[in-house]
Amino acid sequence: MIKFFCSNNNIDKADIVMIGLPFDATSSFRAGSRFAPDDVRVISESIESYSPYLDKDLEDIEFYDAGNIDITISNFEKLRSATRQKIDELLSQNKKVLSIGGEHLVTLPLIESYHKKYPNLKIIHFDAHADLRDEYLGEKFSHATVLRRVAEIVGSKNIYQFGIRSGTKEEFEYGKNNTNFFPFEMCVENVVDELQETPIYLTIDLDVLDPSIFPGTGTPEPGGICFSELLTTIKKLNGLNIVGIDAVELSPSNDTSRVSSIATAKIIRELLLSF
Ligand SMILES: [Mn+2]
Repeated sequence: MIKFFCSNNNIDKADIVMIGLPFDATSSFRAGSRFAPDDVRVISESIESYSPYLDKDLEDIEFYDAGNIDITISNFEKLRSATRQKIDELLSQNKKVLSIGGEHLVTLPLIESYHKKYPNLKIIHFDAHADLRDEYLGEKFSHATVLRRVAEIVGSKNIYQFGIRSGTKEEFEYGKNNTNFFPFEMCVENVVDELQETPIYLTIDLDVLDPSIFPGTGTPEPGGICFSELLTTIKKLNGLNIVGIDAVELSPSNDTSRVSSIATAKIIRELLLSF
């Protein structure tokens, strides 16, 4: 198995465990995100282990790449139970988990596990899309409904959404009336004070980035943020008690230049070094 570069060989020493969730069965437009975890591992060899943004090096931290949840799973309930089992096990060992999707629906079982361990969990969500539909194409469980399902677990007031620039009128109204909803902007500085000391789960749909830097995704949405704004935003979260992270919706084959995969590897490096 290929591992993300600089992974430890021993899980016992690692504070952070990386896991791949290669699942894209509900992708409505362009599937392919199931190939993201392994693609990011391969391309991670092409970036530096040193972050000049943070003056830290991946060689100096303890993390372990534990591989993927079974790649052949195309049924959500099977993915859900396999993921919860794995994450429950890692959380019982007091690990932080950094998960690589897969489509955004993979976040649901991750948060189901996290909420059991941290009942006062709050969610920070970066995305182009609100993902607040109650149903999509007749399905309750879809990449387009995932934050609505998450709201049913953690409570909508415990969700903080940034960068949203696409959705139905109903989703935008639901967001404005129920979640902490910050469309278009990445203004996390408005909320960091109220998020101190609370356990926080960060879910990053990489399509929050503009398709000009990140075309390798299932539902690209023009009008997004640039790469350095995402890095700056992550930096502003420094000091918060971030207990889990996922980065989802990279679909490598939609970007023949490979820049989207490199951008993902670089963001993962920064996340590993930040939290
Ligand atoms: Mn999205």
